[in-house]
Amino acid sequence: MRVLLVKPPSNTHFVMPPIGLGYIASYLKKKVEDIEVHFLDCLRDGINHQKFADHIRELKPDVVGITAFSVEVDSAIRCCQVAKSVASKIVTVIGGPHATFMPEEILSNEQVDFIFRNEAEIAFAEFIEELKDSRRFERVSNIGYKVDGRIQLNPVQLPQELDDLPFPDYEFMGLYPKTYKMKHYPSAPILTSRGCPFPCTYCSGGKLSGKKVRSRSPQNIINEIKLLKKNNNIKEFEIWDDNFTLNRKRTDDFCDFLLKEKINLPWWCPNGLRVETLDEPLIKKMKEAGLYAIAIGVESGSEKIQKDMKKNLDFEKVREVVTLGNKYRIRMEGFFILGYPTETREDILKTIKMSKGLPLKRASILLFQPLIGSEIYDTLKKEGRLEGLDMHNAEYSNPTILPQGFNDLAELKKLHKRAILEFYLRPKVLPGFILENLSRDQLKHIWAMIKKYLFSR
Ligand code: B12
Ligand code: SF4
Repeated sequence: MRVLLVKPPSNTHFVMPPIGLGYIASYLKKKVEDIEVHFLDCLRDGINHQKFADHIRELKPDVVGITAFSVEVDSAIRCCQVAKSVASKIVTVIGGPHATFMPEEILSNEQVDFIFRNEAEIAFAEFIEELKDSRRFERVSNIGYKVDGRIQLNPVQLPQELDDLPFPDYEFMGLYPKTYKMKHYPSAPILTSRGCPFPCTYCSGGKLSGKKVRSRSPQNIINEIKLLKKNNNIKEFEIWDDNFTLNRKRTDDFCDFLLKEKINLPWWCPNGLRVETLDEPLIKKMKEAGLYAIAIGVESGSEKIQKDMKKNLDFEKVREVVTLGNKYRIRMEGFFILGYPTETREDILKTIKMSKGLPLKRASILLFQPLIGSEIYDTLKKEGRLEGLDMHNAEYSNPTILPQGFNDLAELKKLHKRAILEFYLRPKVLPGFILENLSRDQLKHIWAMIKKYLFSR
């Protein structure tokens, strides 16, 4: 059985390892006999749908499995069409966030045979066994398929013992370019836990990875880092968890292990930590263990919007954590959202003011998008505010929802550009940002972002 796993073509600037496919590949190789697993990252390698057809002709896979965020799903469906047009017997599968949230919508395309919801290492391996053998798909968890024109969605099971999963297969995925904000290269992402219990209305993470947090043991994580050091010569690692510091003791133990095992690698948390989970002893310990940068999710400088987002941050705590980060020479970044549906111009001005008022070195200031799978998406849909909008291609650089206090989206876009320029064009921020991002790949990444966020109409 020959399986091809695919990251589809798209125009995103995020060229990073599709870690979910890395996990699926290593699990398949470990558990399924007589299997050949191949990988194609169309985004990284500049493969469009036409070239994708050539790869299919050459490789002749039995199964094509494609990962898709909502912004990639149209492209993923097109990949299925291409595969079927080369050989109609190829089995097409889509997994990832969009398949989790919109399984019926994807399966209504006749070129898509199966979808998988949520984390599917175990389920996909079971599926391949069934394909080889009795094709009793009712025995496979997380799967969705068509039976006599009806859509069947099997119950979801998430892997509970993360230490039992083999590490993502980097030999298979290969090298990825240096992205902006990354200090050392090569770097690799690490997932130390999955799941998030918080209810933030704009986020769909909890629906994908579950509300209950499942964690790997510190020893298991250290083993992966050691292997990446040995085999891939990594010079740093980055933690991609939804909520890395949620369990204080676990984070503390992990840092102890890094120190005890003399890992000696710089690392960072680019994904947005919650300030309530951080305090001085922990920040100090993380710094001693090699941490050089943290991103924190602030989102809004307005208390009312904090409530509406169900984020409810204490602004004093935000300031305390950013100040502590500076004290320990950790590069602090804040995430901010502009244009939440209940927001007024005054709320946005508060956020802009806060972004500049905190001693942050970086800010990701994004326009609000109702992400498919999030609570606010469902609310807006119920209110009929998404009608006629193309939510598949919703981009953080282009607003789709008019906040309550605005007359037109152009006004919001203007405020967004202003927020980015006012944050970055400051002597405290700009020189450090430039000096840190001088490699060719980083400049390419930054140029793609400038075009998207500052020059798009
Ligand atoms: C780390 C992360 C990133 C990283 C890396 C993503 C990557 N390449 O894997 C970066 C920073 C690049 C990123 C970028 C974006 N992200 Co992001 N990201 C995450 C985060 C926090 C964790 C993802 C993760 O590693 N999960 C763990 C692994 C094991 O799971 P996984 O990758 O989903 O794969 C599993 C399953 O989905 C499934 N699966 C996946 N693919 C396939 C394929 C097949 C064939 C099968 C059978 C199964 C399968 O099995 C895998 C193994 O268990 C999630 C939140 C979350 N809890 O998932 C948001 C999340 C997925 N991201 C989100 C978004 C919106 C984005 C962006 C679109 C944002 C933007 N600015 O444009 C971009 C898209 C970039 C792109 N087109 O590649 C949304 C997705 C919403 C949606 N409806 O699509 C999420 C849910 C967060 C949120 N805000 O709600 N992201
Ligand atoms: S934004 Fe962060 S804390 Fe909030 S639900 Fe999403 S992952 Fe959890």
